[in-house]
Formats: sequence, C-alpha cells, structure tokens
Amino acid sequence: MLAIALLVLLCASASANSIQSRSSSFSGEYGGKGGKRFSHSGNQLDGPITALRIRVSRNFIVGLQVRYGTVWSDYVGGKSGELEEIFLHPGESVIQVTGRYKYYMKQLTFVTDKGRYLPFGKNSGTSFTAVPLHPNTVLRYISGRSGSVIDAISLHWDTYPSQCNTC
Ligand code: MMA
Repeated sequence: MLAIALLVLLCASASANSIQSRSSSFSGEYGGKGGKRFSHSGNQLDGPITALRIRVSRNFIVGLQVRYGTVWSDYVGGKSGELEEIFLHPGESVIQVTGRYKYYMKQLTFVTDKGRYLPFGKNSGTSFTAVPLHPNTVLRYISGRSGSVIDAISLHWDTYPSQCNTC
C-alpha cells in the first residue's frame, strides 16, 4: 500500500515537472560577438513585459530598456541616436520578434498577440525570426550583449505570469 502511494506521488511530481519544463524556451543568440553580457532574467519576477524603450541611430539599435510590471530594467547600450518608447496594452504580450543584424543589431520588430507590429531601426543585414517553442507562451525577458550599441539579443519565452510582485 505504501509502495503504491509512493509510486503515485512520484508519478504526480514527475508529470508536474514535465508540465513545467514544457513552457519555457529561448531563441538566439542573434548578432555579433562583441560587448558585455546582460540579462533581464531577474527582472521577470517584477511581472510581464509592459513597455519597451529602444534607442535607435541611423544604422543601429543603440540601446534598450524593458518595463516588467511597473518596474523599468536598467538601460543597456550607448548614448547616440534617439530613444523611442512604446507601451503595450493591458494584458498584451509579445509573441514574435524579428530583426536584422550584421556585427551589431540593426533592426528589431516586436509582434504582439493583439496583432500589433512594432518596428525599430534600419531594414538591412541578416534577418532572423524568433517565436516561442510552446503554445500559449510569450516573451518574458531578454538577454544579450551590449557596448556602445546592442551587439546581440536572445529572447526568452514562457507562460504569461499569473501574479507578480508589483502589479
Ligand atoms: C564598444 C565595446 C565593444 C562592442 C561595441 C558595440 C566601441 O566598442 O563594448 O565590445 O562590440 O562597443 O557595442
């Protein structure tokens, strides 16, 4: 009897694990090898992505900052160009990111589950298309490499958070 109970517990925990491990995926890294690594992995605890600031020059994606819940991440990147800011609608999520790069990031386009298409930067370089591996998952955080511009980016996908610390 005890053995059966243990077996049931073991199976339940194994299937819970496999459910968990079937929601996260990542795409990347896209871009060049220069710059210093950054990661917003910890920022995802502040909530879903709610806004984006992207600094764009004539040729490059110069810098970026992402708002998680109500908290902005640190800014990464350089000072040139102009800062553009876009807020997502309540409950709206990014479900695809396309872009172009050569040695540095040149273009990023965010596509949302409300059908909005948010492009930044120049239409030149090698293109990539990043989408989540698992159904019903969204962009939860980004990581990459930066210096005086954004050198490279990775996209990390998971389920929309059911609760967050600050929202
Ligand atoms: C800096 C340095 C490099 C990086 C570029 C572009 C100008 O050099 O951090 O490693 O590749 O910026 O971001």
